[in-house]
Amino acid sequence: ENTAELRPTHPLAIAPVVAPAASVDGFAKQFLQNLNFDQGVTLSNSDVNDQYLALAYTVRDYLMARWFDDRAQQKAQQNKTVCYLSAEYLLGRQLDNNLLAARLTDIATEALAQCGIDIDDLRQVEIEPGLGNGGLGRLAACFIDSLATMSIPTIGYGIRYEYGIFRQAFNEGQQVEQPDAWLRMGSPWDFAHPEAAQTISFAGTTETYDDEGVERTRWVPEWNVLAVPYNMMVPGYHNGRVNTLRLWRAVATNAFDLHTFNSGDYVESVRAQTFAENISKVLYPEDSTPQGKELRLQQQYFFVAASIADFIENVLPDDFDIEKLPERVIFQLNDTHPVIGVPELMRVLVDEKKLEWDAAWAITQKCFAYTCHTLLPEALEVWSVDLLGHLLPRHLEIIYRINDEFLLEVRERFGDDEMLIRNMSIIGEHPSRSVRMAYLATVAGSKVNGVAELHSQLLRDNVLKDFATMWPDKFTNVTNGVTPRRFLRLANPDLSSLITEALGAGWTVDLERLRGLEALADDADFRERFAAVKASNKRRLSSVLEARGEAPLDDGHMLDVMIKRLHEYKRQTLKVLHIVSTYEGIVSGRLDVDEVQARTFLFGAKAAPGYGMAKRIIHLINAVGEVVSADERVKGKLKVVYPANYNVTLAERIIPAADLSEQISLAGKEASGTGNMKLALNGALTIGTDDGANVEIRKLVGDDNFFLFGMSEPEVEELWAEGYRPADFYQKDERLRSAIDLIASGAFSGGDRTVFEPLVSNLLYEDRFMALADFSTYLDAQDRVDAAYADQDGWVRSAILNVARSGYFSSDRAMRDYLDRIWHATPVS
Ligand code: AZC
Repeated sequence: ENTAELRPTHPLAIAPVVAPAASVDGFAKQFLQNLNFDQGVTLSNSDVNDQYLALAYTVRDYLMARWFDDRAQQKAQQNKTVCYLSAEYLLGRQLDNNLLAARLTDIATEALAQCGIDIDDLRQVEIEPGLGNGGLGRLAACFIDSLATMSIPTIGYGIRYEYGIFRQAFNEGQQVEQPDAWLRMGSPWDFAHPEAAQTISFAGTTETYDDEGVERTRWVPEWNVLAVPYNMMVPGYHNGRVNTLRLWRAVATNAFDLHTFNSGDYVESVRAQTFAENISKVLYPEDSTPQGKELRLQQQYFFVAASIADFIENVLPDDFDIEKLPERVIFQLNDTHPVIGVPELMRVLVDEKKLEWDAAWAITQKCFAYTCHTLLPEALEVWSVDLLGHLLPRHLEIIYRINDEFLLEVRERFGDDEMLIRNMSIIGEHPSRSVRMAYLATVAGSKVNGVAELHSQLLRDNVLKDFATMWPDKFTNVTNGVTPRRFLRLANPDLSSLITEALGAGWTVDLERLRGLEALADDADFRERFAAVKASNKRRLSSVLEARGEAPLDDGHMLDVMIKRLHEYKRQTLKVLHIVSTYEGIVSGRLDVDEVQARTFLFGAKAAPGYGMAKRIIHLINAVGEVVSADERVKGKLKVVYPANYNVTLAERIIPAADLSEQISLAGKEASGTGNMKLALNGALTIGTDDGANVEIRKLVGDDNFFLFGMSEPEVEELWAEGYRPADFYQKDERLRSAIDLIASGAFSGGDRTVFEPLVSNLLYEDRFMALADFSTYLDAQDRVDAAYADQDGWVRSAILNVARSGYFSSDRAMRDYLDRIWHATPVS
């Protein structure tokens, strides 16, 4: 910020910036001005997108003054800043959230009404920024919301992908991916700051040189790109705070190469630009599987290097003593994607700030902490030494030195146990030499945390066992959380009003207050009102689905939802087997259709475009849905709905309407889950395995209000050790046999037996995630669900208790845990 050189004399430039007064008239005036002067249209010739943009600018105007203050304060005060480094932020729509945070919802609604505009029409045109894949990205968005609400100085750093997560469509039941051009209609919520761009280097060589008698190393890179920051406001809820989310966009350093241009090769001269801009072009659409792509490593280094430089140069005061860095910042590593920041900070401290290695390492270790989000071994990121050495030669040298010193420490502690050394080395040798990013993060981080109790335990006992033996105090747990502002207050306004009427408004920032609802679970009048809210949320969802060309939901159906990324470990296939089995039971006469509980099975899921098996499962769900929903013999009792392009916006409509939440991963595979929390908080009952945060949900809501099934994690291990033969389970359970046979027979593929054959044989002969082993207890649990649902009064009581006892899963609580256990940062006053 260049304000130091400016000598403003105009009185308005000296006076503090004040937000426009919040009144209906003031808001309307500001809105109309923005429509005229930013959109360049009058009200009468504006279209709905003009109006939406003008509204967004108006909300922004109101938040701006606080944003100026908070950034100035962050610079001036000595508070520690939480820098959340995340390759993904799955933000969801911004308008409603920002209106709510700034207490402007009613004012804006009324002001627009005076202009003849229904604010709901404007809400619909906002395209959500889908800058994330799933749980990990949505978690980052919840965390920055909570940190702003708790007045913790925070900067979220990430990438401003030009294309976010792909738009999913179905073609004959199969997923097709389309680009998500989310910026097409304008991006009113962010501000480009090209003047604050950072130059980010790649490739080249390193060399040593004599620096006044000291031998130092420097990196001589081969090419550069510019990282241009785009700032987004992250307003706290009703506290007047506005934090910053700073997303980087890649831009070529020289828009064209003049020499090439003059020589007449115009195309070649823009090639460099395209190459540079590719770095922030598209979000990698993988979830829980790494893709060894060079571009992805470029993305990671690009945003992390820009963020570290930005923090040191622009957020810290100019005369800052770099040795005090740990007092002013914690860089939280959201999974391994930003871990290249560790050698980058070392490079800055040693090569640029000229600190001794040991001093630099001591600082670095205090500045980073690492969150792991997985247990799948194949999801732990590794980079080949060749690739990393080519793209970031200096960083590879630094990683080698970190590893050498670390392995010396291991030898000192445990002796010359070569097996142990090999297992713990940051450099893996098989199948080829590579850098294990999770190990680098563990060695460098002040703390390492898992995202639910069971997950953190399994990290200590299995995935990072040797490290936990070496540094037991480094390991901790922070169970995930979700923001109650977006996922209860905004997504479920009717339930929110009911809660506020019962308990007062404080629950929005103190979610444990929901406990107060426990007593009301026994109040018949309250139960009736709670049930009415659920019914009305179902009707609202039904119209959303109809607007997307789906059939409306049937009254009286239980709404059974499974909404999450499509992955074998999450076991959508097990859900399909339940549906097929129920269908087959009716058709074969094993089940009396009149006794079957009417259900709508709702799926929402995207599969990674390169994940063939996941895509086949999508095809199967759609195929089964088409047959089952249409077969007259089931008398409309079973419906399958699978709206395409599940995203945050759709989640906000589905979750409040759900009766049953499917959380059926194989025990020991789902790190936490966060959809499970959102659904319980909105009064869905869970059917689930003892996995991830399900364990904690069940403990809190009580066994009577949760349908547990399946093997526990130790039982899973035991079965593997014994030798798992899925075909044995197929043989043993007649219901399972009939269901699988029906799929294999081509009943869902127009008689073609080949379509789902790979899926069927995978289940019978491999079944990595043991769907067949858990099938029979799953069906038993579904019977218990049916019985419970038949007693509507009892069901509603359980639903209320789920809400009442889910306060623990607020991301505000998660942030307090991070602050106490890891960050030790304090609020600004
Ligand atoms: C997810 C985990 O699968 C999920 O269990 C957890 O709730 C969530 O993170 C938040 O912690 N992991 C990912 O989304 N992982 C990647 C690489 O996308």
